[in-house]
Amino acid sequence: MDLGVLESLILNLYDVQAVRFGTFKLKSGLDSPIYFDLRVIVSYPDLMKQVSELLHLCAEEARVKFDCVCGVPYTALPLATIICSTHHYPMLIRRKEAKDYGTKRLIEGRVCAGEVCLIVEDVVTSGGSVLETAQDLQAQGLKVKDAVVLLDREQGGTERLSSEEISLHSVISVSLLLDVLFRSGRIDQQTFSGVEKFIKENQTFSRVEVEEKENGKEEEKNRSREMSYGARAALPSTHPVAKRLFTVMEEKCTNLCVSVDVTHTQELLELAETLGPLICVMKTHVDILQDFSMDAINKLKELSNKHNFLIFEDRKFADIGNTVKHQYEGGVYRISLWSHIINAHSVSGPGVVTGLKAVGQSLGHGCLLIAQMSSQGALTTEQYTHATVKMANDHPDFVFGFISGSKVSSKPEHVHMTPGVQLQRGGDELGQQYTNPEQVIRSNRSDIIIVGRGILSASNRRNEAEKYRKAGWDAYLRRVSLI
Ligand code: S5P
Repeated sequence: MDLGVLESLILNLYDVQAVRFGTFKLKSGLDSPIYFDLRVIVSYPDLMKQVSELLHLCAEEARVKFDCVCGVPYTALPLATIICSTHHYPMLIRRKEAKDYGTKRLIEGRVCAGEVCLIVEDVVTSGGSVLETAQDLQAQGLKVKDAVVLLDREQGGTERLSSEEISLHSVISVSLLLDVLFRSGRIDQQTFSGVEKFIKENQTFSRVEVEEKENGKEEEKNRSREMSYGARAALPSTHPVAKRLFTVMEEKCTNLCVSVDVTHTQELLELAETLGPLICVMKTHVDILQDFSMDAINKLKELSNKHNFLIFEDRKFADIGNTVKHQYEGGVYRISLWSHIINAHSVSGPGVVTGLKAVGQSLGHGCLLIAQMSSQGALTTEQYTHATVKMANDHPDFVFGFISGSKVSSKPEHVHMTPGVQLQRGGDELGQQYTNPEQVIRSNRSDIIIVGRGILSASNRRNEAEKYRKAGWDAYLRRVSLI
């Protein structure tokens, strides 16, 4: 990059007070002798254009290959916009906070998983903001390999990002900036040395710390990713229902749960008989049966023993503890008498779990919490999902997993079951959204596919169920041998 151009840029930045010297309190509480406020450049269109051009040039000179661009909010957003509109790149916008309604997207714009996204930033100190943006993009399936920054404060950002496999390319470094300002008489020797000393003494990156963290992360990754269902069954902290479930899955080579959303008990029992050998769980909605009877339920229990599958009444309890206790134990359906697995929404708070546990724990049953939903516009935001995982962690003696689109807990003892599964992607006219078994098991790292109409609407349900069983199981085998 032409040094003359960089020198004039530095002087321009100084003139508009994007860089200032004095004593500035940083967020960390430290007093810094230098301060950058690149936000001011939005008031100088020519400078904005120059900065954007240099950022783009910086990426070009480093031969960075990318398909789209995302600016770190907020200062780099207009810079990314100019780069994209001048050089015809699609842009993505990262929200600072996920909306708590509607689409709950963190990334706005057309996301094409697998594409490479270049991150644009104004100033990098530790690299933390770039990393956060990269993680949000990666969570959507994008690849992030490079970031361009106008000014690198040289306090460890490059090293930190490189430890996460992101290369940082900077237009100017703080050393060059100091050098140019000193040579041009804008700052004196004392200021120069004071800032230099501050930068040296305030490095944010410690390789040892990162290596320790990485080792920890790696261990955690290996622990939960590579483990087979059988090995997870054997963990001492695995809940008895999860133990039984993992064991059944291993023995029968199936991670298929069929959702028998039918309205007559005869059909339900026929399905239990024909599909029983192919499934690990049969999921019911007994309140849609027109002829519910405890007699039919007893036959279902017999079939569950005969074919070795678990029964899961998808009641989705969601009330206060006292009410769900009654709903689980009593009423017409007396769910606690026959369903090995139940599920609950976490929306009403931990009381729902305590209430259900008071009935189900002594009977040896277990509960899944609904952490995410498959339906379009679901209100299960990221924060909601996190809070749900925390609730599960607080009740390991009853909650053994989640209903979710993907793996939401890093604990290998937790079971993840995913509905909204069909071999073909798509949805129904009432907001259901489908993902295929490969995506659910291999990419989203869930454990069990829940399939309803994908099987029930086929002319030969047994053959179709076998297709799903094979697709789910093959995806699992690929997943465990992958790493
Ligand atoms: O988020 C969810 C949670 C559940 S449990 N989305 C869902 O679709 N379900 C249930 O899974 C739903 O109640 C239905 O019983 C089944 C999906 O059925 P399908 O016919 O769309 O496969």
